[in-house]
Amino acid sequence: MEAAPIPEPARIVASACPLDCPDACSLEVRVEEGRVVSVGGSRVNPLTEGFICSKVRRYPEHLYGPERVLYPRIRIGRKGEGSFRRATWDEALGLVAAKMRELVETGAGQAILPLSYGGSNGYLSQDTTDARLFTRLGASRLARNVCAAPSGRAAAGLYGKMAGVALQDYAHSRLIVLWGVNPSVTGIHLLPHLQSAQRQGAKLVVVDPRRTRLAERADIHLAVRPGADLAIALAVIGWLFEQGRADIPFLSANSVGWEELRDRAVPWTPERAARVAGVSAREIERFASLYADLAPAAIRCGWGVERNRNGGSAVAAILALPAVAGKFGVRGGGYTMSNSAVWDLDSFAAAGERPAAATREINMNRAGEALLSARPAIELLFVYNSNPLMTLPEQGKVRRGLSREDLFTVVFDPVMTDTARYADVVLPATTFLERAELSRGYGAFVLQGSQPVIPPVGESRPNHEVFGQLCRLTGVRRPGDGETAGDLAAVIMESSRSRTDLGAVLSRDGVAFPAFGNNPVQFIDVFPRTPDRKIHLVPEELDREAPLRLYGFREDPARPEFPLALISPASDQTISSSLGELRRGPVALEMHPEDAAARGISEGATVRVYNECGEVRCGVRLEESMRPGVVFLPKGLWSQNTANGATASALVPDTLTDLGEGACFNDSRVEVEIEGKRAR
Ligand SMILES: Nc1nc2c(c(=O)[nH]1)N[C@H]1C(S)=C(S)[C@@H](COP(=O)(O)OP(=O)(O)OC[C@H]3O[C@@H](n4cnc5c(=O)[nH]c(N)nc54)[C@H](O)[C@@H]3O)O[C@H]1N2
Ligand SMILES: Nc1nc2c(c(=O)[nH]1)N[C@H]1C(S)=C(S)[C@@H](COP(=O)(O)OP(=O)(O)OC[C@H]3O[C@@H](n4cnc5c(=O)[nH]c(N)nc54)[C@H](O)[C@@H]3O)O[C@H]1N2
Ligand SMILES: [Mo]
Repeated sequence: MEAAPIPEPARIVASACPLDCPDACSLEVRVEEGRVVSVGGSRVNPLTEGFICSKVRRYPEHLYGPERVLYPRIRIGRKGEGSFRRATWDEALGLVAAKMRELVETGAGQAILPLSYGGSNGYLSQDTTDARLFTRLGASRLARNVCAAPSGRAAAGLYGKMAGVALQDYAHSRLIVLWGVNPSVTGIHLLPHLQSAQRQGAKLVVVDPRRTRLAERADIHLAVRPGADLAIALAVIGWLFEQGRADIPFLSANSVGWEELRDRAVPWTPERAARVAGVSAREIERFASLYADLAPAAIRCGWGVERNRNGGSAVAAILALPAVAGKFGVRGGGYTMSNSAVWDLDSFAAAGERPAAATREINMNRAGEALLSARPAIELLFVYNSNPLMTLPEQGKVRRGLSREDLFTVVFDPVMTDTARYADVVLPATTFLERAELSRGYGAFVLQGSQPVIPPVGESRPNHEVFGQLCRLTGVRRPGDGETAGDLAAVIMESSRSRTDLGAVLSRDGVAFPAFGNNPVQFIDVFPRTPDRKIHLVPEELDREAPLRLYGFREDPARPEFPLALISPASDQTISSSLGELRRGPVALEMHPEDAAARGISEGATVRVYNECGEVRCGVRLEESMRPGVVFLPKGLWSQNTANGATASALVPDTLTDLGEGACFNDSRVEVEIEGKRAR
């Protein structure tokens, strides 16, 4: 008789979450008999404080759920139908490599488009062996502009992406402004510090079209019309100058362009801004005077501000506020946008290649249009770290593009996404618990290394390995190319000029901080990283880029047929669309009761939400917390969440922001009617 296997004792293994979130939680993963049974937070990243979000707590269901891709698949049905047969890695990669070689040999390298974005913020799983492969094949380049492009341009232009106020330092603030950000959902580790500040009497201002949970507890809630933040920010700037509350000595010593900024703000009286933004002029003035009076004052600017035609200028004007009011130089004072730039690590160094500027570049926000009409045509699409059908604008165009019979699509993902259903070849990817990673937060100032917690589930493989194999199979591998996670991580860590001891620090502590530490004070520990170390309030390059120059306000074109603004910010159920397979069942459109009543819509009705881009059929939930005139469907839904399989992205135009060519997710204008009837 065979002896029973000796059960492996339960182990707790350290890891770090590299998913697209500011907080970058340090994790403790419980493993029993080689399987992950639970995921919790540790204190290695001090911001994590031992707790994590409810989404990543459900990670075991993601690892072992029915949607997990366990082996390579090759399409046997129609595109989008989701019928595949099992294949070996050799067969699947052989097929992909043969297609790639065929295109390159006929001089059509640019017919290949790699499409990747937010699946992992790790340094190992993007821009390493993938960049090597696609660059050497001469593939088209992707402008990864779907998120943070406008805010990144603004932060770079004004401050050279200076490090922001540490989220834990919000505990020291006496005034906190949450501008287009919803940390109850999108960065929960700010909350304890915010609550601690409020307990000590700090005031809270929230600028958001929705009365979010934090807006309920705010002293001032400006329920701005989507896309009109620029008007409010300029009115506050104008008020500060006019009332003699601008810090002229600080501005003169530390900035250039403040007179020009002042002049551009002059026309924006509180009354005019109030009209444009749909809020009260008195509340704008009350906000301005609180901001002038209280210190330390911190502004947490989020990404809800940038996703519209005025988004870049709006972020710039918001980031100018602490300079104008002289809020720097004290703990808990200043601003926080993205802190991603504090690490100067370079994945491309490990690739050994940099995409050549001469090669065609395709903006991912127009991927649908590009798949349909780019010339030379895109013939091979390689999707990884992304679920473009659900997350990019103009979903209808993306779907039509993916449906092209002459397009060869590869989707490389841990789970069977809606995009993967359109693939010719599906390749199974490991998740971050099954591979090594090196990652940083864009809120928390941490860099973390992690080792595989469990072996790959099924036949899944890590990104760096698969792209390394494709380099060999297509003949572009060169002697000396580093291919293992260790090889790549070593080169990436050596690429940092600001810290030269990262490898040693990470293996000793499991975490590393920038040279300035974990909670810099702006204008004491960190300074603008512009060439002259000054704040550029009207940087020339941004002024040239913005269609109406920087701070020029583009009106919302009146379209009476689509009177409602549809916004689609983050929810607490998914990270973008990641983990969306766990959100089963229908999701309802949120709508103010007045807007519903005007259309004869009652709670629970099925509606058709539509505009010139497409339509979504779904349920309705009446929400007093919505600003009248604004409706909400969360970002990151999967087709299973609506009646017709379309999501908010189906209603998002592929127009671009004023700076950075970013996505205008919240510029969607729609009408809603009861299913089957015409509205009014
Ligand atoms: N749980 C969870 N966490 C996440 C994510 C997720 O999907 N789920 N996504 C991650 C990613 S990729 C990102 S970029 C960040 C984004 O995190 P946030 O910065 O919080 O951005 P959003 O969720 O886009 O929107 C934030 C808020 O802006 C409001 N808003 C919409 N339009 C406007 C406007 O025109 N002006 C103003 N002032 N407010 C507006 C929305 O109502 C929303 O409450 O979160 C990250 N964290
Ligand atoms: N309507 C609407 N849409 C939006 C937004 C919005 O506000 N409104 N905001 C957008 C924002 S902020 C962002 S950042 C984008 C993000 O858009 P995407 O880049 O599409 O991000 P995710 O939806 O998270 O998809 C990431 C995919 O990568 C996979 N993945 C995870 N780890 C790995 C890995 O190691 N290897 C491989 N090969 N795959 C992996 C995940 O399973 C998932 O399917 O979405 C945007 N979409
Ligand atoms: Mo994002």
